[in-house]
Amino acid sequence: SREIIIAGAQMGPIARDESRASAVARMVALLDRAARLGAQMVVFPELALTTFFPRWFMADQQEIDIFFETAMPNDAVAPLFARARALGIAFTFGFAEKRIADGRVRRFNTSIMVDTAGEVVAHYRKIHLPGHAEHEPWRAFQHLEKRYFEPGEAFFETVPLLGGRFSMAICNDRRWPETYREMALRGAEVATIGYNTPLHYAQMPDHDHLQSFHNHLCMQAGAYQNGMWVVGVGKTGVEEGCALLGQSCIVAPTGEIVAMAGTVGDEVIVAVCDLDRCAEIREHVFNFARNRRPAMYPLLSAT
Ligand code: CDT
Repeated sequence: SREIIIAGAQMGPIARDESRASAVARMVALLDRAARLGAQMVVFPELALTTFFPRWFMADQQEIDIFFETAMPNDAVAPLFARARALGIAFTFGFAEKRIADGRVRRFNTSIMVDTAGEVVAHYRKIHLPGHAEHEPWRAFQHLEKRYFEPGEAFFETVPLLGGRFSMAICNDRRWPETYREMALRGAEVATIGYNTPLHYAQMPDHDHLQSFHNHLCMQAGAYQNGMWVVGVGKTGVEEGCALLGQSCIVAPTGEIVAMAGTVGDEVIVAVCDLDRCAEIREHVFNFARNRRPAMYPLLSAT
């Protein structure tokens, strides 16, 4: 078996005026707790350094840019990198990234994978950006990811780490079956997924009570149908008046939830993840090479 201990470091709300230093101090405390539990990899949420700012319409780019990082790592996250390096723990977290690429300023909803030596070994830029691009005052709160970010253009990279293969996704990506299938076809054994999911869905409020169900439904299905571990970690609790879903969890390749958060605050969950268990599914019921019929799904690649 190839057992590794993975932790999910769920975070409670981050206030709009909470400093990066404060958020990072909370992350270091979670990392220490995870280390005491034997974790070798710690998964933090989407946009872990700030409040979930797409809930507000802002016209002033300077005001928006307060929430973005222009370098990673930077001074603010240095304590997290230093502690993780000292402990020999790999980690991943999400942040708003502002970078120059193709000769222009570009902004992404990004996560990074950091190895046990404290080196950034991969970036993932969110592909499925939910929400809307224009101010919609009828909503109780905005979801302006389509305004503040560009969609990522790189595929779901698979990163060798801790003797396994990891791949990152971010929040809304977890609702799409293509995310897990693409990762699995690329050999990923663990999907790490940070999220910020409001309990209230403005366009379908009748579905509000289903948020928790849908969260687990898609991650459990993604894990099982692709024979991979899925680690879903939320920023949770009531953040600036907006209630966010908790129930961060670690899902085995069988689709079973093997660890789940029981609070909506800063909390560590851990599981011993045997990466060899991926084969239980991939060599049998979802043996892609043997049983999958790509020629019969032409629309999947054409549209
Ligand atoms: N952060 C993020 O992607 N949240 C979305 C909210 C629903 S779409 C308005 C999600 O899929 O959880």
